[in-house]
Parts: sequence; C-alpha cells; structure tokens
Amino acid sequence: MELYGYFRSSAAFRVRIALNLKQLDYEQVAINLLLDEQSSESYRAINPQGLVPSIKIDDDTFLTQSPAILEWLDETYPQVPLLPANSLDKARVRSWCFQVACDIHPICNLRVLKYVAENLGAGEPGKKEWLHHWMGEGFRALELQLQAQSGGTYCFGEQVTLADVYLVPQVFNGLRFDVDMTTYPRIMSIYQACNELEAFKQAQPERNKP
Ligand SMILES: N[C@@H](CCC(=O)N[C@@H](CS)C(=O)NCC(=O)O)C(=O)O
Repeated sequence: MELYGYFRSSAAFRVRIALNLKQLDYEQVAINLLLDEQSSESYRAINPQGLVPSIKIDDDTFLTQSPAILEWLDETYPQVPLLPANSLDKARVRSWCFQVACDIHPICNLRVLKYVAENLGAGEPGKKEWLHHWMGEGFRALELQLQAQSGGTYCFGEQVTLADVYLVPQVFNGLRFDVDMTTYPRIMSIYQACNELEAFKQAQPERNKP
C-alpha cells in the first residue's frame, strides 16, 4: 500500500496509526501541503478534493477520506480490531470519532484557517482565536464524556479503538497550536498512554518527516 499524506496532517496521522496497529507494510508518498502540492493536477487526479490522505491499495485502486480508509482497513484486516463487536458499542465509538472528524477537524484545517485569516481579513490573531474557540468547544465535550465514564487506559476501556486513533492526532494539533490542554486531564492521560504504544510512536509527525 502507498499512503499519500503529509507528516503533520492529522487525517494522515490517523491512517498511519491504524496501519501500524494492524502491522501492515506501507510506503509513504509525501504531498507537501505548505507547497500546495495537494492542489496539483496530478494529485487531484487521485483525490479531486485536493486533501490528504489518499491510499493506493492496489495497482488501480485509490481510497480517499480517512474515515472511509480506516473502516476499510478494519474490515479488510480484522485480526487487530479497532471497533468493538457489539453494534451499540460500535455506534458509541463512531459517535466519538465523528465528533473529531466531522465537528472539530474540518473547521480547523489548513484551507479553512487560511480563508479565515486571508479572505475574511481576520489575520493571524483571528485565525488563532477561531482555532482555539472551535477546538476548545470540541475538547470540552470530549472530556465531559470521558469524565462520565468509569475510566480506563484508553477512550473505551483497556482496548485501543478508533476513538484513540482519532483523538491522538487531534490532541497533537491542539498542542501544536498552543491550546491549553491542561484543562482536559482525561484526554491528556489517554494521549500519554497511547503515545507509549509503538504503533502510535512510529506514526508521530516528527518520525514521518519526508
Ligand atoms: N475528511 C478528510 C479531511 C482531510 C483533510 O482536511 N486533510 C487536510 C490535512 S489534515 C488537508 O489535506 N488539507 C489541505 C488544505 O487544507 O489545503 C479526511 O479525513 O480525509
């Protein structure tokens, strides 16, 4: 498999974690977001949205959208399952994942931040305020859900699930943009526990610079 991504892309980071957890071999193709390579004609032929990641799974098949890629990986390589077996538990894990993937990440990604800063005239300070506001809203809700549960090493007990796969890159982003994460103690304890696992360590942006 070939993963087209960028080392700091949190959506690509999710896929790297899942590939590592499942111990799958893959190569990486760097699409430099700072050089706008995601908008090139050649990359848009793979992913018409001009977003990373995309994954090449055989000679003529590409998948896009990290949630779809993660679900495909989990169904195709079920030996290390990332979703619980029970459908209610599965829905709970997905609900968590979608809070990150649908409600936090998309309004804090590069193109949106650029639009807020440049097209809407908010500049760097406005961009930072936007990001802190929306990440804060998202993390607060996630922390409340964790606090209401009985605890556990990971988001849903003692098994790593897709919930952790979505959480860790989002926390990385928060830290990168100076969001005060000390107000989310359960989130941070899970973040630290995940980062002790080899699959998460190997997926970290610093280890995946081109
Ligand atoms: N929902 C998509 C989101 C992908 C996405 O937003 N990727 C970001 C990097 S994390 C990107 O390619 N940004 C480029 C840009 O904003 O121009 C997924 O999960 O794959």
